[in-house]
Amino acid sequence: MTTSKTKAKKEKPVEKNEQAEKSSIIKTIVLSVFDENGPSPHIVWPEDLKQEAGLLIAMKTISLLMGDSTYQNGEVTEGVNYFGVLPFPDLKLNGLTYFFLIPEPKARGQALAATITILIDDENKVFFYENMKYLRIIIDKTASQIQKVKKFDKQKEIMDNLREELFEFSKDLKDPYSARRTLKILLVGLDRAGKTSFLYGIRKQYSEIIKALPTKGVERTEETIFEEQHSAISIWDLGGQKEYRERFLEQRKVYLYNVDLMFFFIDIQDMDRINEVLELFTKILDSLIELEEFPPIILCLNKFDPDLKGSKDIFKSLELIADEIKKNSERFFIKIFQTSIFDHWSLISAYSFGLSQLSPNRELFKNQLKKFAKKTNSDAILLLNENGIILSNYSKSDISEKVFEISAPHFQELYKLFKEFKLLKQDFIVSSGMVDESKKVIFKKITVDKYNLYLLLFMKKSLEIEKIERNLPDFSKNLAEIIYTYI
Ligand SMILES: Nc1nc2c(ncn2[C@@H]2O[C@H](COP(=O)(O)OP(=O)(O)OP(=O)(O)O)[C@@H](O)[C@H]2O)c(=O)[nH]1
Ligand SMILES: [Mg+2]
Repeated sequence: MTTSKTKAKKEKPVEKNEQAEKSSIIKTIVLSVFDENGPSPHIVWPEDLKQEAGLLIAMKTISLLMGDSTYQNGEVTEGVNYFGVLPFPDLKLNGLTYFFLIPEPKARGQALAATITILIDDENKVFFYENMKYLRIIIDKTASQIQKVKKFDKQKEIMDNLREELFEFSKDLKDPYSARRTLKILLVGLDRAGKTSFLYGIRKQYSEIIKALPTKGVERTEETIFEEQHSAISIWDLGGQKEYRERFLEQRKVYLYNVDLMFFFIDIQDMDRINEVLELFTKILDSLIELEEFPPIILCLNKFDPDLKGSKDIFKSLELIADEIKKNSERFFIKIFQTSIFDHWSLISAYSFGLSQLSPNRELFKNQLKKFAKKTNSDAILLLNENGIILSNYSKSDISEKVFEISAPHFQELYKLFKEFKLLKQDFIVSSGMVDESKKVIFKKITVDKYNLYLLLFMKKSLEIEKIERNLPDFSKNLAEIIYTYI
């Protein structure tokens, strides 16, 4: 293991920043590399960081990356790079970690697994979420510089620059951070588009759908993904009637400020109002640009009821809307879903996808699923929470994904069944013959830390329960590392 020696200490620039260092929110910065000694803290700051602390950070971050199939196959190094927020309870710190590979012809897979981790006090972790965009850019830049140099001194210089940049950036941030991350999700669209019904559908409050009245003003509710979670997710269901829409646009600062995610609803059965709805969409985007807010947008082409699936007219409408929407929205990330309250899965897919956009660990989750799929010969995997919300999904091919989607309603049934079976303490359900005899769906309850989660595995060929059982402990352990900071 290499430890950094003190040449830099005598130089002026560092002294000048002593004050900044002391008061900075940034507590520790570590470049870890999987070298001949295993996961090692390669360059650490502060230099007097306890050795065990450095080692712990290196082990935890690198072990989540190791075993990655891309890495093992020695494919291109660009294949592996993702961010995650990891808790370090033993150190009372929270880390933003970037995983990447450093090319090294002599190493297995021609690359060394590496991570850059920035750590702050646990209670300040909201700092990461609020500044994620900026932090991602400078860490990403640092990593690509590190990838190009071999010498320790050069790498040290690059890490010193990162530190300086982080100090510079954080010194102007005065506000103390609240302990909880607060997230704001908006549901917008014309009146009768189905926003309120969508929420009832997600929550399986079916009897309420029938009774739903037009929303007056705005209705706020809280979302809980886990019984115990470290963020407050506030959902704003905005009444779509003209007067409320106008008020919303007038007071756009109140409504759109700090928005983290937006669901926009279009009633595809009401093409007479297509111009009206497109106009609303444009106005909202203009307001967002004006306020410099760029939340991901989930576009729900709603009321796409199951009996309309074959309709040519509807198909044309869908294409037309998608084209129009894409025209003026290059600056936004927009994902389109076709939804209907009569297709529970369609609601869950759209909603879960939206929520996953808020998770700093979504790439890490997907990666863990991918690894597990490989070890168990699964073609597709879903990870659900207790409410049936999809936390993460992985599928080997578009075809497996399609099969998974087609059989999704059955999974939902299985899920309900499972709730009953819970009394029987049976946590494995195997079902075959859904699509044809050779294909199997396995449903399993797993415990990850203190959370109950559900796994759905789709297997095209062989069913190897024993492989699943064997690989589960590791899988659960890795998930436990990243679930605390899922959202
Ligand atoms: N066919 C069909 N009808 C739906 C669907 N979703 C909602 N509806 C119906 O559309 C009507 C309006 O639904 P709401 O959920 O109240 O619409 P909203 O967007 O909340 O309306 P405002 O609160 O006025 O903005 C109700 O009669 C719902 O039953 C759907 O997917 N398919
Ligand atoms: Mg409503």
